[in-house]
Amino acid sequence: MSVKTTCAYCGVGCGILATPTGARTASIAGDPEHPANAGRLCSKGTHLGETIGLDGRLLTPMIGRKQATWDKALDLVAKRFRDTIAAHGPDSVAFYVSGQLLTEDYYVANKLMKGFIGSANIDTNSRLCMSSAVAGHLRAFGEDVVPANYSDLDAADLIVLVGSNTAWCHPIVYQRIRARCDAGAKLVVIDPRRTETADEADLHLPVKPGTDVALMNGLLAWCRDAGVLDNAYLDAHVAVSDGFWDSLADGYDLWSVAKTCDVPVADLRRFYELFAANPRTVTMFSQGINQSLTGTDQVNAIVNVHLATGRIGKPGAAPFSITGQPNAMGGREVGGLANTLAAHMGFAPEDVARVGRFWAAPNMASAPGLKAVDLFRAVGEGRIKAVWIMATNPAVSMPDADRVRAALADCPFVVVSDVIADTDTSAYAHVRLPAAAWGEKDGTVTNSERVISRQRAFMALPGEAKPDWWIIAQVAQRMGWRSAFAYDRPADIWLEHCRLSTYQNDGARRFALPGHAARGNAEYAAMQPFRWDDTPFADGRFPTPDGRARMVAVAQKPVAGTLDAWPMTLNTGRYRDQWHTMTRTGLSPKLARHREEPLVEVHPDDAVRLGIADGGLARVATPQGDSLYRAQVTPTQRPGELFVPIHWTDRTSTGGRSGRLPRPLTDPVSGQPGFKATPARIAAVASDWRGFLIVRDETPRPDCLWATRVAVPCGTVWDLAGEGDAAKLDRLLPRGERIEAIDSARGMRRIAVLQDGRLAAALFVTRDGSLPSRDWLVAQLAEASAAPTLLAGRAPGVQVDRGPIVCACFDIGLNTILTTIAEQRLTDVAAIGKAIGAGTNCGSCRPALAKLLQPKGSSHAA
Ligand SMILES: Nc1nc2c(c(=O)[nH]1)N[C@H]1C(S)=C(S)[C@@H](COP(=O)(O)OP(=O)(O)OC[C@H]3O[C@@H](n4cnc5c(=O)[nH]c(N)nc54)[C@H](O)[C@@H]3O)O[C@H]1N2
Ligand SMILES: Nc1nc2c(c(=O)[nH]1)N[C@H]1C(S)=C(S)[C@@H](COP(=O)(O)OP(=O)(O)OC[C@H]3O[C@@H](n4cnc5c(=O)[nH]c(N)nc54)[C@H](O)[C@@H]3O)O[C@H]1N2
Ligand code: SF4
Ligand SMILES: [Mo]
Repeated sequence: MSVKTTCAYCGVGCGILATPTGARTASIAGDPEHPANAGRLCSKGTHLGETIGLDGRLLTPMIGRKQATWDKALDLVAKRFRDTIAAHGPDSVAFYVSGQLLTEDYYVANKLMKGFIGSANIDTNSRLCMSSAVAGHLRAFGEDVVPANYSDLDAADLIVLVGSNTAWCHPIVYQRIRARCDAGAKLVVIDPRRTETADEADLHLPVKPGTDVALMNGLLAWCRDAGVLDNAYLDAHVAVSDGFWDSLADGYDLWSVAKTCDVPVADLRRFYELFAANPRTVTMFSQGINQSLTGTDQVNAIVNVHLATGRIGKPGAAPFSITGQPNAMGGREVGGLANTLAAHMGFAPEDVARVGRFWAAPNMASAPGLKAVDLFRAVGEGRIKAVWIMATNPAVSMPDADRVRAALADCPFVVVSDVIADTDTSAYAHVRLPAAAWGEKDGTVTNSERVISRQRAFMALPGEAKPDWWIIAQVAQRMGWRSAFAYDRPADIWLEHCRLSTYQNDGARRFALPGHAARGNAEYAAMQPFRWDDTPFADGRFPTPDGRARMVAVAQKPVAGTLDAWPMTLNTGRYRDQWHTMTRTGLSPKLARHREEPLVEVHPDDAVRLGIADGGLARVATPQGDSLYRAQVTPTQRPGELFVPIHWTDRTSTGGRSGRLPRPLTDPVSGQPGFKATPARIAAVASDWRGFLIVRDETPRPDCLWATRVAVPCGTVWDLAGEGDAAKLDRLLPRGERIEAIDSARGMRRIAVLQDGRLAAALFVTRDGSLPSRDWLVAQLAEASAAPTLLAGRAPGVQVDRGPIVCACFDIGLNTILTTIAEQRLTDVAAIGKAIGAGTNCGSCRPALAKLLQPKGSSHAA
């Protein structure tokens, strides 16, 4: 029997059919009936089945390093929070939660903090993710409503992607965009990097980071001069402040903007002309816009253009903030941000009173609490003395993460609820609580287009794991609020959430779930995906006091010049097949193959100037700290700019932890950190030797200059580089029968360890020579008896190296694809699919395949 649920990962919110095939195994398929994906899944969704085992799971509550009963752990958490509040007041405690909680979990956490503890010190990792979009929506619309549906993409003639690597981060929405482009729509991508998304666009504008306000203000001025403003719409539905148009007088003509954004005038004009010519335009944006010190202004600059041209509330025309996490939107609906309350209410006195009445709350918070960066600063300064972190890994993902680590290390009481036992954050926990994971828990999520879907369990709870809502409600009860938190099941919480959404709501709040509040448990169990507010703003009325939207005057701020000590600009972001801090995608050998290591992408001119070799190691430093990467020299970067991924942690690499690099500076309106532009420098790093360690059973991370963990079938590989004598690595090898070939003079070590005649581990190190491809040795981990040629690192006879995996679904490597293209003279992606199957399942690698067909381009960026 298959169970209908939704994907654990991104905000596209794809429907999944999970069919258990054993206690901890399931086959995963796209749900053909779900409106978000109609049966399709990207590489991450497709490989969810590889991540549902119990590897690394936290299965019992832990107090310190000792197992504890739930009773003990919950009592301790309740007592420590109660005592701290009694001694230091409600603002001395905090929750830091996540867009990966389900709506029901989120609702209970928010209710406990804001209604019962009496502080608004609950913030969420969504602060790092889309709080600028929330703030921009509030300023323009009066309420945080995303005025777009995916179907708008199907109706658009022009799709503009700003600061969004959609092909990698929202692949199923991207496939929808591609389909629309195949039918004739134009695609413009605005991103400093030439991403795979940009590669396939009709026009790519590689803007200088942080200049999107100029770009959009220039567009608005161009539209005005070209006579494409919708004056009737402006007159009827938009409040334009006095002097608004004058604010565009200086610096937003075509030539000035081209200069500010550092793009060719002709390309900029082409974008503006395309925009002017196509009333059905969707402008979709994500972190390149939100994660900026001027993120809120950038959001409003985009919204302004749509309001002024009347491109909102109509099919195929919308500004579209696409969300990252699976339940980022649900978190907004329950008020998970420190500056929102619940059900799209804020801290206006009448909202506070209304929510207080509804909750029968004894201690309503009356003012916003601390936003993430300030919250951890307060922990560091000792103002917050107890913090509970749920479903997020701030020791990795916060800006200036080493400061967050120091704050947690000094904090008198840290609680972490996670599904994984050892994360970089849980290392600082006094109490660890085992949360139920995806596939084990029930609740709802809201995707980027306001579709609410059920997540459903299809596996039993392992060990002592419990759903997050239960854990929070138990603590609340033990803090003394029994009846307010006496939930038996998620359906009870859902009902309360629906009732609050319509409570004393005369239509002033667009977020309302009427008709859903009547649902009992049976209906909740059977709930079908539905959208709240199907066609936002179609009537031209906005949830502001006068019913009009606001054009907010925003000016391009000077982009800070580079400093002598930090001459480069560091950008951070995502890889196609990894999710955030890799606690789950890192378990999948297939997903590891796309990009096995944290790379720093650097332009060839900079590489030559700084002596950085493609494939060599390089250290990136910022005023906050430094981190080590493998260099990828690529013309897809702008000169002077670096890009690193956010995924690697202290568990998975000695280098490549990017969170320590960005400054803890935030947008003044939204409080969102500016993750995308940090002053930086880079230098090549030499090592004496390089090598790899292959092990069947987990080993602790090797202690050397460079050690990066890669999941492989039946074991783990550590990619290694170091200084001095490599012999010290030998102690990482397990006991067993050793065969070895060691040439100390040449610095060559090849050691294999056999247990019961099978390969258990292999360590290969070289100082100057080459290393065999690891593929064959890795495959030996699965063999019943060791091959005689282990130390050669290959089977007898000829070897074909397939190269890095491009198509994760069918395990097809770069070399195989290049050979096939050459031999069969293939010219399109479909032909590659026909010949060898690549790209025919989830489709996530299709942009990479398209790139391989191009004669130019850097093929190794696949
Ligand atoms: N594979 C994968 N998918 C994911 C995730 C994941 O971890 N892995 N995470 C999910 C989450 S939570 C989120 S928030 C989304 C994020 O999805 P995206 O926003 O698409 O991802 P990012 O890689 O963070 O950044 C997007 C792009 O912004 C560009 N950018 C940087 N500075 C600027 C600028 O000044 N102007 C402009 N116009 N662009 C700029 C970057 O070069 C980058 O290519 O992805 C979601 N989907
Ligand atoms: N430099 C830089 N930093 C960034 C970004 C960037 O672009 N650049 N992007 C930011 C953005 S947009 C985001 S969204 C954040 C993401 O950053 P994080 O939220 O820190 O990343 P995750 O790895 O998704 O952390 C989720 C944690 O919750 C656990 N978990 C999973 N499911 C459950 C569950 O059901 N219950 C509980 N209790 N735990 C669970 C996972 O094991 C994991 O430890 O990173 C931000 N940080
Ligand atoms: S696009 Fe991929 S990661 Fe996002 S929800 Fe769909 S299957 Fe999951
Ligand atoms: Mo995010």
